[in-house]
Amino acid sequence: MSRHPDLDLTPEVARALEAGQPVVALETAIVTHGMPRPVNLETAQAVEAEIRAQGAVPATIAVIDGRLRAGVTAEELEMLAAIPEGVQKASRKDLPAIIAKRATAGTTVAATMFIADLAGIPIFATGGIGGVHRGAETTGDVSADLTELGRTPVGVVCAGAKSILDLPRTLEWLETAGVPVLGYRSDAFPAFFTPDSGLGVDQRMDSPAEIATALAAGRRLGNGGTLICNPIAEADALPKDQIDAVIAQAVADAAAQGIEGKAVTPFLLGKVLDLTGGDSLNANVALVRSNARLAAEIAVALASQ
Ligand code: PSU
Ligand code: MN
Repeated sequence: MSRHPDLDLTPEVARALEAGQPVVALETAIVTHGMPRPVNLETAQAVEAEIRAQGAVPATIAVIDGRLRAGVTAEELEMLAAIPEGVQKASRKDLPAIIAKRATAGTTVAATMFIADLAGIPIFATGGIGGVHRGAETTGDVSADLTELGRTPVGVVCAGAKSILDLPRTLEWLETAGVPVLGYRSDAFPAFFTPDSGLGVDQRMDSPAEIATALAAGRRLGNGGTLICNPIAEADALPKDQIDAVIAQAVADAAAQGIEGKAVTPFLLGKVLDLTGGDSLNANVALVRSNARLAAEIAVALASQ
């Protein structure tokens, strides 16, 4: 079934949307360019299971053989997680060429929001968003995730952003773009591996129902996206000093090696992983699962409004 000539929904996602049941979109750049094998597949499967356990339907978003997809089969998820040669990282700007070449890609937050909205899915769970990179005053490197948040009415549940980015400038950009930044049971903007970046959110919200009400209000007002920040649990967080040092090293290595464009974020994510080993990966998996649970709770609240 399809609502758009370039989009295919799995039968399960199509049925759920038609019936007004809760659906949560998921990105796949984290599978193809964010996590190593085999943890990428295990995590993608666990995240789908978390969403089902809350009574919602997962819609994993990707581009497969040039078709935009909301929902993938178990076999397609395995194929993406095997990261076959030629699988691309698709942001919004990449979609027309990927369609033309009938290529396969994992979708970033920007591309996933865009496809989720085409499919009619108002809520999406990820790990961390892209943002304004450190040094952007000279490189101009600002993720299209931020422009997409400014224009597309989808709620994005995340654990904030890694401090591979310039977090104060990222928040400034979101403010300029008119994106509400909500904190789930917290006043702090989280920094992915740690629950508090030292920066604040716009509003604290203490229940999924309150967040759902705000998302519905944003839609009535014709707003774009909403960022819902779910801080990592203290038990899963990493020591701040350790992660600060690792990130400084990763950013220095990227500059020294002249890494540019869409390769920057995957390079930094890979470096952070190499330098922290299993600890950062465990934290990453835990927070993605937690974000999926919260997104499903919000989807359930939205569907009952
Ligand atoms: N940050 C993370 N983990 C990720 C990403 C960002 O901590 O997996 C991925 C997401 O898919 C995000 C993309 O949308 O990287 C941003 O890439 P860029 O900076 O090239 O826009
Ligand atoms: Mn970039």
